[in-house]
Amino acid sequence: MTHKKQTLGEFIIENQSSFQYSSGELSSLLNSIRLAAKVVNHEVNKAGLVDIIGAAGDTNIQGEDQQKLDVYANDKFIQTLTKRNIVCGIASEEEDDFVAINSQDENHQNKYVVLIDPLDGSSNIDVNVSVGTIFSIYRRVTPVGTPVQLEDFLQKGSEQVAAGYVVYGTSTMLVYTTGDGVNGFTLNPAIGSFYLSHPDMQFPEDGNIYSVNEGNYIHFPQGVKNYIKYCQEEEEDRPYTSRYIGSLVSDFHRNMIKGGIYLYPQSSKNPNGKLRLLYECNPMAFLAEQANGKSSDGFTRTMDVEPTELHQRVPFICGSKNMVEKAEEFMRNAK
Ligand code: P6P
Repeated sequence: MTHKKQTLGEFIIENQSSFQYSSGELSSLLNSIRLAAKVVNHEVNKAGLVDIIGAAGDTNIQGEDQQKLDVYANDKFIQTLTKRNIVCGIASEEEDDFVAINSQDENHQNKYVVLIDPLDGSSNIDVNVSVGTIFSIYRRVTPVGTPVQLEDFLQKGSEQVAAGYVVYGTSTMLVYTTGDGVNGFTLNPAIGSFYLSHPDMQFPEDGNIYSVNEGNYIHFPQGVKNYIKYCQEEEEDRPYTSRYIGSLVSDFHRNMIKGGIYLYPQSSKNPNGKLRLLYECNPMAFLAEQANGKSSDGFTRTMDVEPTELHQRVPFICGSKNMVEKAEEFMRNAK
């Protein structure tokens, strides 16, 4: 008899007590993300059919054209989190500043903030390549009941209480951690439920896949160039396979299952790299470490970087522990 797979809702409730704050609020927060993910998934899956492809005409703080689906996903996650009255603030790649959510119920003192990239890889939408949502959850540091402040968002990644992503791919999956390992849930679209399909996900310590945009090769620091050449030379288990989807969530997800390394280094074009510390690198770094992987900027552990601004960029090297350590060795020894 096949064992009935646990739903995400059942899993959240069952593991609530293991969560160090054992708060029902975090469960409600994760359930809100679950709901928003289903709504966004529905739109992503029919994007080719209705007029939500293509730029919404605006540009976000990054100066990137806002795809309509970007804006839709951003609005849906903010609406869902606000309606449930669980968080006191939200920061998003699509919002210049954080959104303060004042508690409608004076007795209900919201204690969590969420940082989100509502639709990462959105430039891939109109070419039908997987995209994803990335989220990061912290407890606020300013007094509960007062208006949320920027410092509630500028916390080191090591302070995260939960993080995860939704990958809208050949199937839609929600993968998250609350600091007690990483678990993956696959959506059954026929009934709209996520089922535990990938329990206790772990990065293999070694891998033979490297993910980097080699079009930027000439702009990379020498140490990164040396590591890429190391991946390509004929020796031992090399050359490695090059796989780069151009969607962080998809490249990360494949590397976590098969073993591999993702690099978005600094370059002469992007002196701090391209990826955002607070709502891309830190949540992925939390997941990586919880899955026995590693994440750094080549020199400093990603989750130890002291944030200075909401949309700051950092160089990002993340994946199988031994591969990240080899890349760090090349970067630290480069003359
Ligand atoms: P490039 C998508 O815009 C993203 O933020 C990540 O999802 C992806 O890995 C990276 O940027 C792709 O950037 O410069 O290689 O196109």
